[in-house]
Amino acid sequence: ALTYFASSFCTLPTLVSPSLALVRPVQSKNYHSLPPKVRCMVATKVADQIVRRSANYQSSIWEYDFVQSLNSRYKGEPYTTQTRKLKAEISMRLANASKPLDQLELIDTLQRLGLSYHFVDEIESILKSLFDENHIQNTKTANDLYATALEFRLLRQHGYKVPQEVFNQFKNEQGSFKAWLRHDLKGMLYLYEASHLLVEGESILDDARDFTAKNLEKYVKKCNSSGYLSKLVSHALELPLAWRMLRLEAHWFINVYETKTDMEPVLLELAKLDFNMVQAIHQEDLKHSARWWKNTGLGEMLDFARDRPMENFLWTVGFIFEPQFSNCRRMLTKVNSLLTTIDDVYDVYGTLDELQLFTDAIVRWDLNFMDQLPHYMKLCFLSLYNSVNEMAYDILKDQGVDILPYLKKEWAGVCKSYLLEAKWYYSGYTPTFQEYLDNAWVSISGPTVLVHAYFYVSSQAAKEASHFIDEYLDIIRWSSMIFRLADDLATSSDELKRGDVSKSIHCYMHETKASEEKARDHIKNLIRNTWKKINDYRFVNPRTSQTFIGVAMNLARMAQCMYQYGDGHGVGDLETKGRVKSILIEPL
Ligand code: 0FV
Ligand code: MN
Ligand code: MN
Ligand code: MN
Ligand code: MN
Repeated sequence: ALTYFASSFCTLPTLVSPSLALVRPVQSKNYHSLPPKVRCMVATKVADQIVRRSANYQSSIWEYDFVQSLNSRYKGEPYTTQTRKLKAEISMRLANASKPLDQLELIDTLQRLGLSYHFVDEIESILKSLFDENHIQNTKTANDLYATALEFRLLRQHGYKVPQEVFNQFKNEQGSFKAWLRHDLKGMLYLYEASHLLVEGESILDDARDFTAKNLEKYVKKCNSSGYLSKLVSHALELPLAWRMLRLEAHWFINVYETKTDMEPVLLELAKLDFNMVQAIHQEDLKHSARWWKNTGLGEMLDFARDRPMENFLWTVGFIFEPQFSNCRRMLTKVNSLLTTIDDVYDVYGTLDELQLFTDAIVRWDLNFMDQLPHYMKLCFLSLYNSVNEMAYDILKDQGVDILPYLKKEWAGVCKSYLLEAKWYYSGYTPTFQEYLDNAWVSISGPTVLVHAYFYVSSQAAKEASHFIDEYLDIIRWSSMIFRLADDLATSSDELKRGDVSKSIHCYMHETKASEEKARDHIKNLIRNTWKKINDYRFVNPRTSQTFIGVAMNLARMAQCMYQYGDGHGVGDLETKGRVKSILIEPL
């Protein structure tokens, strides 16, 4: 059998640390630049006892019993019948809209309300025929920036690469955007959103972004209107649509759409109903995941590690929210929870000797290595081993494909990258910026998450192409890179204080002598440029698994969401608390 089950986790004794490993920090040329506190936080041996670092993470703010008590009423009848009725009516509207602009506006609204996944084929056929007849260039939409930008964005969102030159008509002889456009607030907003679908080298769109961002910011400062359009503008400036986590965005937009004077009640009704029905499914996934986590006992036994079942689940809703992917969300919550725990083992609790042993055990994927591990690591190793083997077994049973080699490889890869950071830390070494990044897109765990996700969202046929890692390597790398950079922007100050490897900002500062502010700007710019590569990937590979590419893009979006206002993953009662409530707890 592929799996090895421990008879019970619950009877294990409480955590002791029997290891006598001795680890001393090594002085180096830049050691003095770390805050003095760091020295005494390094795992070291004092009077036969290992003194370990602590991250002082608070315990979970979500009670287990509360989570299990969630029970949305939006299941089954009469909701399914009502949904069917509303969907039929909206399908008819999509088909009967008299002008392309009406169709495009309807598609845009459906997307923003989180409903477009119900109308995939209809939307695809409308956009395909607009693209095939070259509608955007053949129509004289001159002077209508809004219509041009809307069509441009929707086509690009769906993988059709309309040329950026369609915006040349809005530029003057000097090559800058015409001055009167500043007064076209709606056009500016739509151009701003459209400009984020650019690829490398598209300077018209780069300019468009700067031009619109600058003028929209002026507008927001000048007039504090609370109208529909103004709300959209402030929201867009915070984060563009293209970077936003889908469920949170749908929730936000449904509430704003309700205040729009000419809103369509049918759309609003379906949006709310559908949101609540999807939430009911997410609640079941959450309850299932929370039971699994409680059963592992890790949250209770490993005091140094983050105990974050709710946050770990929220990520998965960001990765893939559609109702039919419950199994994927449940599996990914396990992956996230194990990653979060093992990341803390490497970054906070383990000694270097222990980490070496643990890495060896994972790389060999061998139970025979377990007896060398300290008790707390046995818990981590065996729960990971059992969970991952079980995932592989599920796919073997359901689809006849043995994915264990791929899963093992990702866990070995992420643990090796964790170990390298630990070695850098204990030797006081600050890597070059490039050296750091080459390892850090792996150590953020994006590849691990995405490879597991791949097998749970892809069809049988796609799976048989065992070249998938080659095929998807670029998008996996880039979305993981955004995950890493967003995480560093939000978490590295605390990490440095408690004692951890230098992260991107500090490696950059160390190498270039730039100020922290400049370094942060550099990182933000890198995030921008990495999105361009992701956009390009979609145009070059228009018909590879769109579901998987969607998950990869959602990983980057979810990271930008989680770290938007600080460490939303580690610090439970930041914005994350309200977000959990609105997405997972309270119906609309
Ligand atoms: C981030 O924490 C974190 F918890 C990660 C990357 C593991 C969980 C992954 C998912 C929930 C998708 P932290 O800032 O400590 O990560 P680093 O890599 O900076 O140690
Ligand atoms: Mn704990
Ligand atoms: Mn780490
Ligand atoms: Mn960490
Ligand atoms: Mn971090």
